[in-house]
Amino acid sequence: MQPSSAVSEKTPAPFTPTATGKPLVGIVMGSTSDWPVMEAAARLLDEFGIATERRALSAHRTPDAALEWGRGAGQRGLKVIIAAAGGAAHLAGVMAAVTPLPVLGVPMESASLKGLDSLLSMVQMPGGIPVATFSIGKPGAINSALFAVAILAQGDERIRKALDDYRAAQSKKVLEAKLP
Ligand code: RP5
Repeated sequence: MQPSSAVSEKTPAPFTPTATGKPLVGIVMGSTSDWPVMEAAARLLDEFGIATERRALSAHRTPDAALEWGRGAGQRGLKVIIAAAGGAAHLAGVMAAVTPLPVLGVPMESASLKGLDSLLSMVQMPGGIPVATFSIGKPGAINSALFAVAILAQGDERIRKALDDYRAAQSKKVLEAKLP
């Protein structure tokens, strides 16, 4: 059995948002089972001081509630929607159908087809209703958050500076890394 300290090192503290103010980004996902991946997006946006709305809503299991949430997103003050779903992943497209806000889609890795099903379901939108589709799983979650930051940075100097700092720190970390 592992010592408890080793276990706690691997188990991150529960996500407790610290960003204040009105949520600017909505993170919606098809199932609570998507949260362990999408938590990365929520944590990153929180680090940028950007408050988020986080909901599990399904295009298939809760269609009316999903549509209502998407339709009201702009009025609630959201500027960007990140939508994650797996398998027959229609949630991002459904969001894009009912709001003019930018919708960033994150395909979730699925058990049977490893997320290729999610990716193809999400990326093949008909002309006229765009979904900006990211890579499968955690890299997509992270990049969707950074893309949302980049969108918000266009009208906010504080966010623009924070994004510049983030990228500079990322580059520094790579350049300073020592290999064995
Ligand atoms: C999708 O089905 C969800 O987004 C999730 O990725 C997948 C599996 O959902 P659960 O069966 O785990 O709830 O709608």
